[in-house]
Amino acid sequence: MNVLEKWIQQKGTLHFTLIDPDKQTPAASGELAGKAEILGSTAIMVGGSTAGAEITDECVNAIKDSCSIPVILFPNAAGGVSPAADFLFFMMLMNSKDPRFLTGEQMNAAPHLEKFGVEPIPMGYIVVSTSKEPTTVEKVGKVDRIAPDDVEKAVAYALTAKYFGMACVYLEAGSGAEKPIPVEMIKAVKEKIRIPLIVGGGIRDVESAKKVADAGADVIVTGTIAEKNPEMLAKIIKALR
Ligand code: 1GP
Repeated sequence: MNVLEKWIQQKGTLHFTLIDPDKQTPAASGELAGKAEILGSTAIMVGGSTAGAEITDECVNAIKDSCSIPVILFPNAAGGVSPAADFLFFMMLMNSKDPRFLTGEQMNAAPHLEKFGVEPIPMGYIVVSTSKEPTTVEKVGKVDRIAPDDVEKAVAYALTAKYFGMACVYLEAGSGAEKPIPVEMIKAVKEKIRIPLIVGGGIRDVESAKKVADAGADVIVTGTIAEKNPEMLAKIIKALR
């Protein structure tokens, strides 16, 4: 049983708070993480499409000083490995057309993980285009576009991740996405993969968080809401319990 399966077994649907080190000072990131822990988030994810190594490390250190829940790195490149973190999503951007995001950055990061003692969680990362304009992750990740109604394509990528032996799949609409991942897609993917399913991007209210969870997501990730509307974050976490 992998660590996500263990947490899901213990707590049911999980909520992770995503903190982008580029969006505020390390001290403010620490404060956000402290609040998220009090509100009931299970873990803090640290990463963003543009965050560099130095600011990521400072951010993780500030978060570790302010809260006691696990910190999981969510890196955009090999430089995002901070020794202070507990886990790292060892991600393959399944629908990237750039070899850098398939195995390139990963082979640069792998030797450091062992040295730093950060535990990798193998993840199949799938970016779905739910917004009219491409999100940052779509552009940076050079994705093979998955339309929001192309359930078959999302399922095919998710199955590929499962057959590669990934510990989980993350269906990502992108930070600040206009709409979250559609429920039909979540249902179909969960039915096929049966490994932990993480869903994030564009979840900003209780109704959409509940829909995503009811459709089969095991982990709900919110980022923007923690920075902009902590009261809503509290309501979302409460609704997921
Ligand atoms: C992005 O899924 C996360 O990787 C969070 O997205 O900022 O839209 O909550 P939001």
